[in-house]
Amino acid sequence: MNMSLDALVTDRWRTLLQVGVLALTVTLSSLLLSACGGDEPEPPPPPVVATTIPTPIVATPVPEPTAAPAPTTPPVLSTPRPPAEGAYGLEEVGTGFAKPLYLTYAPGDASGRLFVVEQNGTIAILRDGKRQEPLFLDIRSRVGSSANEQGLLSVAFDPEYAANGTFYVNYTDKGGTTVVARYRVSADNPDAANVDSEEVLLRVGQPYGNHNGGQIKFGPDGYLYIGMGDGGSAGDPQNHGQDRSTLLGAMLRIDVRTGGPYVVPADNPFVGHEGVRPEIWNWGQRNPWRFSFDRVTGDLFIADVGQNRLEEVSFQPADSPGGENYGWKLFEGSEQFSGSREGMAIREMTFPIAEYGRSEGCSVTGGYVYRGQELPDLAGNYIFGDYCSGIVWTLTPQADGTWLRTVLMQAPSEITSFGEDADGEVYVIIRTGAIYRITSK
Ligand SMILES: [Ca+2]
Repeated sequence: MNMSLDALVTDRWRTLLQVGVLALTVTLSSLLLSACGGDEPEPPPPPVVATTIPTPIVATPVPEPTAAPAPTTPPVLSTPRPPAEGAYGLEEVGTGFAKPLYLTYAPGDASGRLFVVEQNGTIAILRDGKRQEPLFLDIRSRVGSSANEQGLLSVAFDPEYAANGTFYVNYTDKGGTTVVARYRVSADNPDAANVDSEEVLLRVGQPYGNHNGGQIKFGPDGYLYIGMGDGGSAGDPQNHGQDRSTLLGAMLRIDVRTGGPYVVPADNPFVGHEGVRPEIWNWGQRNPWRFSFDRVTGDLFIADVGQNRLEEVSFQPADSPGGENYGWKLFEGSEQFSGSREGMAIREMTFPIAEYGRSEGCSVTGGYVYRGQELPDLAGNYIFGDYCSGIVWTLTPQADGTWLRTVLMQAPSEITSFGEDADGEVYVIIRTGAIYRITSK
């Protein structure tokens, strides 16, 4: 009797202890994650979100030209060197932005305007050190931003914006669905978009509020690249990263400039593969919040936010045919995370060129390879940072193919994004509303 009572008491204590530990773990996780702005606890998933994706049009393959292409002279590039310690700082170029998430310029625009994306659904012009009003675009009536990672997430101006006045946005709507849409500038006012000109090109249902990706950018090939997160929650419960039948957990490459709502380029890596979405350019992504192309070489740098341990920067060379598997959720960075590889060899994964753990930050923010004129000693260095710690680093390519990571500076607060102007100067965007340009001291 005593034995069983002891056992009962022990069991009760064990249960209470387990509940206590669980509660403590949940509380600590919530605190950590809310502090990190990362995977805050999610509300239960909404009722099944209809994913209305138009049937993709796949371009007809163009026969290879028979004549040899004209020889091109590669640019002469000096060997990048890591930055000297303490040599760089930040110059404030604007304040008062409302939760700014991104900054870019319009190609062919000689006005010197910068366009700042604000999370709740607006794009403000930064000119002469001021946030200009009225706003360039205000689509707050369409954008849902109730969760930390939702909102108007980026803008990409058409490479021929000066001639056609079109640009593209990526936002989550009121139901949490990712929307990629085209807009046009007003016919009579270059500082105002035509808010009624929206043409939706793509909708992707999001099962949870976080990990919406959000970056869109034109590649050197004129195609639009889209970063899609794994759909959210934590640990990718539906395994979207390794599932190529969904657009989640991948980077997409589509042609938005020749027809349809969009056309899938015939040379996308999975065109014709059964059960695989042909829009996918690479996969195994968790939340590629920011990516960019080196404007000289065309190389692609992808910063993928980690789960519990490792933040990573991945690399895709300009001559890649696409199709890389960047690992999630089989791997978080270079460490095995979850699930069976089902015969997939490690050599079929592409591992990061750089990663760091929780002692240095908790949510990587991708930046740019510096190609500006004002800081020639930084040329060829990839600049990126961490949202939580505000540390900014460079990655410098080494002769042996590895990348050297060096601290460039400490930003004053949370880095939501980096930005680049027409001249290749690089900006740091701070969540509290300030924009800084990277300068030498
Ligand atoms: Ca990865």
